[in-house]
Amino acid sequence: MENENFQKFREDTLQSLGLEKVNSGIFNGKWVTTANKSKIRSMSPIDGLVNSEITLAERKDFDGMVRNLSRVFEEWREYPAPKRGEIIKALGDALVKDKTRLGALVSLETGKTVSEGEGEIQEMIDIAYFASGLSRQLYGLTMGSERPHHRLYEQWLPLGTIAVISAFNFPSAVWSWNAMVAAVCGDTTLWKPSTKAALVAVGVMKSISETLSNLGAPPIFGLMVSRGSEGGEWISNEPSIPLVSFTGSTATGKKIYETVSRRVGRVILELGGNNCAIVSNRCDMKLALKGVAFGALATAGQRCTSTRRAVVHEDIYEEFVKNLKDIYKKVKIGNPREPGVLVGPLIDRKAVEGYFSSLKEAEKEGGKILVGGTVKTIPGLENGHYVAPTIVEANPNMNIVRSETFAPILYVFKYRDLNEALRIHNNVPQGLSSAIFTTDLREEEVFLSARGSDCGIANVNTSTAGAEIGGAFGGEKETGYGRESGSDAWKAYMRRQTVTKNYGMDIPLSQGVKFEV
Ligand code: UN1
Repeated sequence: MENENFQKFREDTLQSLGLEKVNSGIFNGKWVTTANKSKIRSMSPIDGLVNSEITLAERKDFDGMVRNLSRVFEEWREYPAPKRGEIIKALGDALVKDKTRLGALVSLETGKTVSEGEGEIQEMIDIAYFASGLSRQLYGLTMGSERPHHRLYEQWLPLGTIAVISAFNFPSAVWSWNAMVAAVCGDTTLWKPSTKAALVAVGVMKSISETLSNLGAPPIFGLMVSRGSEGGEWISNEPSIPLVSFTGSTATGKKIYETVSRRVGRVILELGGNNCAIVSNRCDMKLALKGVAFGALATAGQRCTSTRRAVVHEDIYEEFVKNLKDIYKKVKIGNPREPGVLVGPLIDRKAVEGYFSSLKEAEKEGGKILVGGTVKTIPGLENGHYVAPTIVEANPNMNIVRSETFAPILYVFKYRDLNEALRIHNNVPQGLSSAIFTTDLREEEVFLSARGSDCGIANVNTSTAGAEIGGAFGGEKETGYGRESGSDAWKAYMRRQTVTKNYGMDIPLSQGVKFEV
């Protein structure tokens, strides 16, 4: 029964978006024909079966796309920024209408719950509206010149065609953080999505390219589904792509960083996270439990921002861990389209293997599994990739707790004083998100001080996961480089130009230098 229902959901979702058969994975002003192209299959982790097929780009498709997007850039950069903003606002409006259908597609291909799938599209809508407002706020500074009759200021100009390489776990939202902002900045964007969630990219690009064309706007976004390493190399080596924004593993991120730096290009890297929540003895217990549970369980622990470690004050450790275990035992795991289900599947078989190998490693190093540690078989969805969310009582010096496993595994530790908690907290190579649960103002401020959290995101009394688009998103240390989404992250998508104008009758020189000819 379950699989019949799910099959019907698959058919309805694909049909509502026209994605049933072989889909082109190449949009370059128009969809490139699917004849004679090699293909990949889009799979659903919910039942492990095929959704539909997508064609892969070849080198010549990439070259053609770079050429076209450069041409479109020359047109797009002539649009006044607020006009670009109006177009991006219209994209947001169109996504509002498509939210349910596209949200369902996100669920289908990534295994997110209904509300998380729709949340993904909401995140795109939010950034579209943010970017639209931003289009009137691309401010430069004015300085007082040291020379008489001189004006000194800076202005921000579009960069060119940028590339966004996105991951499966936020298959469209993270692309939109980059692409929508880049668009109001005057750039065009080449999108290489993860092959594990490429159908979402195709569905989103269909909706967006139609809206752009209905508005009479140029095709400022290109889509290129390609095998990961191949497409990544084309992009990284392409001198006419000034900025590569990559979300994914630290290992791949390092390669991209190296290649792009060799040609003095720019990068934004959003790599692994290993996010920790400090749970103080002065916390609001209910709130801390919900915050840690959401952080560790949402998206089945497959967010960059997922809570992977909880360091809990020894006075409340037993109580906190017991309560958390109760939540884990109660939480509904299964078909994420079903009401009440909070934990869906992992993305694929390999992710399940990763879950088990990390747990094996943790046990070898002395960790103790308190709850979970098994596969979950969901009746009717036997080929789906479900695992039981797991809590491991661990020691912060274990090797395994220093690396990120994209699965619902939470390591818990005890601490005695806040300095110790902070040491444990910061003692990992990654630095994306962090949280403290406390009602004590002093603890909160220490956590936010220079000797506190060393992460790009620091939260008080709320989860490590679930950032809003309005803030700048990104991390420190091995998590990467740069920021995307809100605040002043837009500056990465533009080039800064410092302008000096002389309106006098002479050329006085700076620093008092004399040069008489
Ligand atoms: C990611 O996992 O790459 O903050 C992005 C969050 C989401 C975005 C996560 N808004 O959890």
